[in-house]
Order: sequence, then C-alpha cells, then structure tokens
Amino acid sequence: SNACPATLWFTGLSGAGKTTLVRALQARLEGQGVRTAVLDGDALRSGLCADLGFDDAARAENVRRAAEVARLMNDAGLVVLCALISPRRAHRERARHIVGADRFREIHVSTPLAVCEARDPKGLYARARRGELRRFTGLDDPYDVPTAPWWAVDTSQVDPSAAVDALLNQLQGRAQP
Ligand code: GGZ
Repeated sequence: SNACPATLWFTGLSGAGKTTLVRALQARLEGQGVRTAVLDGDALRSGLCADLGFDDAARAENVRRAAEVARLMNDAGLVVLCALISPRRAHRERARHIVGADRFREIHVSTPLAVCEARDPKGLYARARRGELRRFTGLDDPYDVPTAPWWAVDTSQVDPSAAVDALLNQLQGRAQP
C-alpha cells in the first residue's frame, strides 16, 4: 500500500514519547510485512554519533548524519522511523532536503514540557534543573516548534496504540500525498 519508502521524522522534547511511538509503529508495520529501520537519537549517540555533544553545531551534525543514513536506508527499500529531538527548524529542513522532500514526513510529538518533565523517565530534567546538565532542550536550550508538520500528536492526550492507529491511517489512507 506504500510503495515509496518514506522517512517518518519524529521530533519533540525529551520524554515526549518519540521512542515509544516509533517502537509501536515499527511493530505494526513489520506485522504488515513492511520492512523498517529505526534511528533513535539516544541510541545513535552511543555509536555513530558518540563524538557529538549538545551544542548547536553538534545537534546539527547529529541530525545530518541521521538524515544521511535514513536516505541510504530508504534507497535500500526500508521505511525509516527517526526519533530525534532535532530541536532546530533549520536542521530539520536540512534533513528534509537530504532525505528528499517527497519521502520526508515531519511528525511533531507535541507533548507539553510540563508533562515531559513530570515523566522524567531518566531523571534528566531533574539533573538539568539542578544545573548538572547544561543546554537541556526546553529548559536552557531552544526547541523550535514545527509550524506545518505532516502530522502531530500529544501523548498526554492520546495513548500510544490510538496514536499509531491514527498515524497508520494518515500514512496509508486517503491522506497519503
Ligand atoms: C536534550 C539530552 C541532553 C540535552 C542528554 N538536551 O530523552 P532521551 O534523553 O533518552 O533522549 C535525549 C537524547 C537527545 O538526543 P537527540 O539525538 O535526540 O538530540 S538532538 O536531536 O537534539 O541532537 C535525552 C538525552 O539525549 N540528552 N543531554 N542537553 N537531550
């Protein structure tokens, strides 16, 4: 139903639910026989991007590498699910250009900062509030809200399975461009 392999680019704050959504979507797509690959920022940072920190140039390079890998994987026929904070609009637009605008789908995981901070699954917000982590996105580093995402979901309003249902509908339904 989806011959052209797309890159679904999930952007949002730490703790917004990007990884959870991507994993659930991957399971559903693989169940339909769609071959997928996941590129998760947190995981990339332990390997391909282990040399990168969190200043603006490092985040730009992190996003660039993920986009280049996504492009190669799309060329190999895989649907790619990217989960990176990718906080700067300019970096995301560069990713769109690298992947190809026809393949790139920007998905904003728009869970509010207060909810992400209350979840704080890794205690990073608490560490940032204590001043132990600098340049934490949403606290002392910017997040440019997507102005015209292909799709958006707030995981404090919609549970993961309902979100994945809606996303698959958007991906494979009549809304498919
Ligand atoms: C934001 C940070 C930071 C700072 C460490 N700011 O939610 P997580 O923990 O598991 O995933 C986040 C990850 C951010 O990696 P990305 O590659 O997605 O970021 S970006 O696209 O901006 O390059 C978070 C953790 O690393 N983390 N320090 N200062 N998130």
